Amino acid sequence: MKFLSALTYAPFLLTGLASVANAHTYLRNLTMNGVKYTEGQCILPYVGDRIQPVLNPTSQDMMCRTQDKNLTASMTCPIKAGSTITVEWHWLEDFPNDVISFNHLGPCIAYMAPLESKGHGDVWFKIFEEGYDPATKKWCVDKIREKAAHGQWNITIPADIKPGDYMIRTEIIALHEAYRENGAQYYPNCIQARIQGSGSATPKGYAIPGIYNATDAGIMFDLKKPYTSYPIPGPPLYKSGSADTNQRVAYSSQAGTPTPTPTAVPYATQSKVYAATSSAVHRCAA
Ligand SMILES: [Cu+2]
Repeated sequence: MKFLSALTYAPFLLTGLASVANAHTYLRNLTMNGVKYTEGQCILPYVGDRIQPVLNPTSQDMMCRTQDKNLTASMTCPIKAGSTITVEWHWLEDFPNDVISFNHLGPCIAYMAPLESKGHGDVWFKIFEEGYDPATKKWCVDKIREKAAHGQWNITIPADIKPGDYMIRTEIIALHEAYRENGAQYYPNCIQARIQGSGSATPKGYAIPGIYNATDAGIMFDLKKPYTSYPIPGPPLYKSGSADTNQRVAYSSQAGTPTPTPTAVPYATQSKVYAATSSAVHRCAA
């Protein structure tokens, strides 16, 4: 009994420790059409120590943080264009206080690309961005760390995009070491989604890596100097209905075979403790 209760409390203890030294983060859960998904379903599988940030903006790992491996999720999850998905970030477990270290301030950003591109080429268009709000003095990361948010933020899929299979790349950038070149930490993770609808827009895309440069104003940013605004890095935000005809990607027919509607995963089966196993663990001062 004693052993069992120690196990029960272990994640809390780990949470406490990690918030001191190493509280990075990853996309842990995803809710689309009211169904909750987790790793390996519609979220691209992770390799090794899933919470480690990408530190080099020219790395292939900038795409989906899969350590350059050509991975696919086992499901492509259905969602209607114009509706909203909820992504949920944690460094370890599903607890509300277990999201990301308080000092990892920065923006939340999301991109999409046609799945058939596998993310290669000028294919990524930005669909969401939230940086720093001078009125509330809160960063996107502050908001998702709030207890009620539970690590979650919402992303609306543009209503007018052409239906088909896409990758959705969600990302948090932590700026606590970004006062120096290559100090920003990138936390991208990708989702496979089947967008349903009747739109026809094929927004202009950009290459990843390539969207950020080490010296961009929103990438090299000193949190210790006074600031009243923050320039969100990357290409312009695509808004549904904007006249963006500058298509670069060849979108072929993406009809394919429909993925069966997956069923929700019981919460209990998602409760796993992931140990940090990487030999090259990046540690952040808290
Ligand atoms: Cu970190």
